Amino acid sequence: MDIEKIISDVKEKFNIKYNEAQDLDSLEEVRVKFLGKNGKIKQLYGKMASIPDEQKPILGKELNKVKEEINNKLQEKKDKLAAEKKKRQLEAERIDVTLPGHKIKKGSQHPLSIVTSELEEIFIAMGFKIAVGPEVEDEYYNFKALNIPEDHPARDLQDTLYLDDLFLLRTHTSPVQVRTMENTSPPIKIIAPGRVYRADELDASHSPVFHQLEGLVVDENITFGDLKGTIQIMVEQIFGQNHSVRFRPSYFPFTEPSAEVDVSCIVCGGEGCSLCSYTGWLEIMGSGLVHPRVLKMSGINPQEYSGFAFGMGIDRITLLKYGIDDIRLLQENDRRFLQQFK
Ligand code: 2U9
Repeated sequence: MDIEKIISDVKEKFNIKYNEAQDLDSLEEVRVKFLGKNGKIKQLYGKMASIPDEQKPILGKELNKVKEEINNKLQEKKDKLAAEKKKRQLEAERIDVTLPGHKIKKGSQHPLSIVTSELEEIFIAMGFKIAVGPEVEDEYYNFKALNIPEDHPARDLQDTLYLDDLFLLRTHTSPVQVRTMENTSPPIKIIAPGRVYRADELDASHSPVFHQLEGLVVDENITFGDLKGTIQIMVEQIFGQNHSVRFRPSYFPFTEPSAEVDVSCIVCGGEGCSLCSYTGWLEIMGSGLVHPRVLKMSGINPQEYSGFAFGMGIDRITLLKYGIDDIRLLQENDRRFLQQFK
């Protein structure tokens, strides 16, 4: 038996496979093929029994040598491939801790929320409580309880968004006050801020969805003077000290007497300009003493109690306060617009 040839054959075969293996998995395959339980070296040890005695120690020695050699080479390449793999992995997961972080874009309060909060604070400071109610209402709470007659144009499909025969989207927050009067006995001193709906087309000054803040005070001996004082304070607080307020006679079915509230023009101060249509005044809200019929329908005795009420569009107040000329800007959520209120 030519031991030298057997050894050099196995070495040659190993070297070919060894050089081909370029990753840890194929290197492991090479190890199994040569050093595994049924590997080539094991097979050669198996030949021991069938060779002459004098050759046995020589083959044994040579096989031990080649086994060790293969083992060392495999280990060496395994270490090298593992190190390369690790390096590639670290390279791929590399984080540059010196890079600037992602800037978190901070939002800001919406102008409508700012003005709503300001108005709420002003009224809370005067002793009002905040009341809320449903946006889906029926004809009783939205119209009848407010002395709005069956044939009033506000009830028309042109003006009111009906959901079906019974329900509609509230056209004002007044139903909140009606419910409060039904559930509580005077003294009542509440504001009702909230979303309201009208069958209007969206343009620069109208929107089918807008926001109102209404107020109601009911107690013994409430007079028009109480209404005037309350509104005067509110206007000073929201627009600043140097504005005049005037009450102009008007008509609403739910108040008697009724008055529209004007404030001296915030642009020209009363001189006359395009904003105030050269009148020097801007209409900001409606108001009046609660109609005795309205008190009575909600279970309050008009002989015993009187009350005042007012209502304003928060969107309109916001436009005037910030000099915004289009109500749609309050709904579009354009960041360039909103960022100005930071
Ligand atoms: C009850 C009794 C009386 C609320 C009032 C107004 C006058 C008014 C408008 C302002 C602009 C609505 O947003 S707007 O179009 N509101 O002019 N609102 S008095 O009177 C009430 C409410 C509830 C029980």
